[in-house]
Amino acid sequence: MSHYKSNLRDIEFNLFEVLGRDEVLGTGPFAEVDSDTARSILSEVDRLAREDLAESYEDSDRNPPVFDPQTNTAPIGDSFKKSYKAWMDAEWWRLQVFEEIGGQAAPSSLVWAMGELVLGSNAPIWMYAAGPAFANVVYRNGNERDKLIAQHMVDRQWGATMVLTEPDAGSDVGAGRTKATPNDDGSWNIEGVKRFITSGEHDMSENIMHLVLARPVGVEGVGGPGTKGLSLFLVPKIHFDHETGELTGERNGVYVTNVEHKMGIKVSNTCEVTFGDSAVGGGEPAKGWLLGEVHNGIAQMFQVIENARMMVGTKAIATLSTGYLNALEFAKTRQQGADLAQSADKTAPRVTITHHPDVRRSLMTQKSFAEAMRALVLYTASWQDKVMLAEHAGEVDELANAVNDLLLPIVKGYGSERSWVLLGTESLQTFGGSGFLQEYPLEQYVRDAKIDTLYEGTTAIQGQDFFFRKIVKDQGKALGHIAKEIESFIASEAGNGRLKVERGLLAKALEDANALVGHMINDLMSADASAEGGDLRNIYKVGLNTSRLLMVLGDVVCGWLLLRQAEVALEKLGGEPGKDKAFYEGKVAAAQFFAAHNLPKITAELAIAEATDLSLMDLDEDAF
Ligand code: ST9
Ligand code: FAD
Repeated sequence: MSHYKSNLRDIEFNLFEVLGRDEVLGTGPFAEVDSDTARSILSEVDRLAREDLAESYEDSDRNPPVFDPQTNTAPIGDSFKKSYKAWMDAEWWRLQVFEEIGGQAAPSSLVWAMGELVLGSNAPIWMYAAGPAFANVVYRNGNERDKLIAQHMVDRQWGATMVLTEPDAGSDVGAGRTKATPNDDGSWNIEGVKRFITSGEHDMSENIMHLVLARPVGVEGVGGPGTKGLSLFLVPKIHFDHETGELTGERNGVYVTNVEHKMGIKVSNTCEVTFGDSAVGGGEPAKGWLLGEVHNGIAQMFQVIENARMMVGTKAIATLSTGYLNALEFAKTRQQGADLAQSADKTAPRVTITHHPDVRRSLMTQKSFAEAMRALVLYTASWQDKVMLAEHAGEVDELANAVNDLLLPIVKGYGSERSWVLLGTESLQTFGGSGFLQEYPLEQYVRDAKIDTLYEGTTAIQGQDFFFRKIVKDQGKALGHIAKEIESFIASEAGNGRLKVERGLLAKALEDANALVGHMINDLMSADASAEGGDLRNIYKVGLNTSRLLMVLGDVVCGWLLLRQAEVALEKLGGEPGKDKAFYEGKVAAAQFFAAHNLPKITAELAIAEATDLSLMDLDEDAF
């Protein structure tokens, strides 16, 4: 039986009943994919995910790949290979790839709806299969040579990696020391050791293209300190004819020198990768080619990172959703104890645990967060649709770009924190002691979801990105736009009185969140040492609250998105909902529960932030 429990009904509700994706599908750049096609794609991917992709989930955790230091390889087990092949053969990955190199243009909202199904059933499949999507970045930033390389990456379905992290450069990518020295033939020699590289080695594609950040040396005007001195190089595992894509068979000097033993996602090879070390492999130089022949590495890499951050958030919420649905199924059959109202009667019949108030609280907590964060992912993706539509028209939709940028750290940071915590404290907990056993998927979900708060920028980094870049640097434009949308919802008659209390809760939450932003901006301004009374150390007060702000605004946006859904659901319930009656009632209940149980806490978060002083920063390290 499949571990994976999908929620296609809710995905379709988001896309078609709330976000109106019918208006985008089948038009303009997406002419080939109309609503009916989208629905049949989702239905087929849903089946594939529950059956073929989920099939190897457990086995590849219990029997992960083993690194062989003699050959620098880490072959993947047969069961996972079979799932991977099923996904690649199905060809739906082409929806993420530019048409110019063999993809099929599809709105981002459809891609991430489909992504949820793959990421929830067996996330490493999506990661290993990302080579053709990486080719987009090579194509977009490349010169004619690189565009051809991008084409080979898609045609030959090569694997690909994003290579930033080093032992001493994790969050601080700009501390990277891997260097690049130019050769006379236009290639570069890369030297250094990278760490934690996902999909760095495997045997599921004939070649792997590494997208590597390295610092050029010996070239005037480039290679300075920090992230801006990094350039992006294409470094293949095996050399190939750049014209035809045929492998020459000649090994490049890039070798995996270790595969980490991890807490979760064990089938995803996390590799130490050594470049151009004469003592490793055959001692060949590691040759790379500068992407686009321009030194703009960090900006180019962020095109990959933005996609990967969306992926991580989607993976996290997909896992919470299947965790919840597994917990729900268990709770409906597990009998334990009598109804609380009959607890004095020792002969009272035993009931299923869904009768217990605390289990109901827990289940609704899981449901409301899982559905809120699905709404968050797909709402964010709908802004990406706007970006794509504008690009297709040869324009730039600055607002759509900025709102997408603003929402990404919420999707990634808030999405992963909430999911990982709730999977443990609520979904696994619903199973009682059984949740601790490997007979149920929850213990693996918890292990597999923890990584989502770590890679692609830890939550601390997401919080800083959110405040300093997405709010302050943006001068609050995107945040202001979202706040206005929320305000107009609050002022509306949404729900015809049925959501009046919740709109009130949302209004207070938004007011408190705005006050929190204002407070932090004041702290930031008071850190300007050149201004009268300014004290640079006040920047610490901001740093003490960036993660808090991320979580607060995540709650506000999620609360709002759920209430919008409830408005739609109430309209449907006022008509003839038929077999969907319970579904729509569940949507209203989830929105009301989320508002009542989470939004009032924001007032306390504001009070904590307002009371922030420098005592924590003044404390001697020995006192910790
Ligand atoms: C990792 C991988 O963890 C885990 C899973 C891998 C799975 C792979 C498979 C899936 C991927 C599929 C991809 C397919 C691709 C499809 C593409 C489709 C088109 N937004 O603030 P500054 C840039 S990998 C955009 O001064 P610092 C910007 O250029 C490892 N750009 O930073 C900026 O210049 P400017 C992940 C941003 O203080 C420049 O950077 N590691 C953004 O120098 C400098 O900015 C991490 O994520 C942004 N949000 O450096 C590292 N931010 O300002 C986490 C910066 O002029 N650490 N730029 O525009 C950080 O993010 C740090 O904040 C830092 C700080 C490194 C950026
Ligand atoms: P550190 O940066 O040392 O952080 C340690 C702690 O300090 C964290 O809690 C962090 O939040 C906090 N911290 C650090 N700096 C600050 C700051 N300025 N302000 C506040 N708090 C801070 N990297 C790649 O390049 N490619 C990959 O494919 C890839 N895949 C990965 C897969 C896995 C399974 C793992 C575990 C990692 C992967 N990474 C990859 C690396 C990953 O992106 C980093 O681990 C991550 O960015 C954090 O860096 P670090 O581990 O060095 O932690």
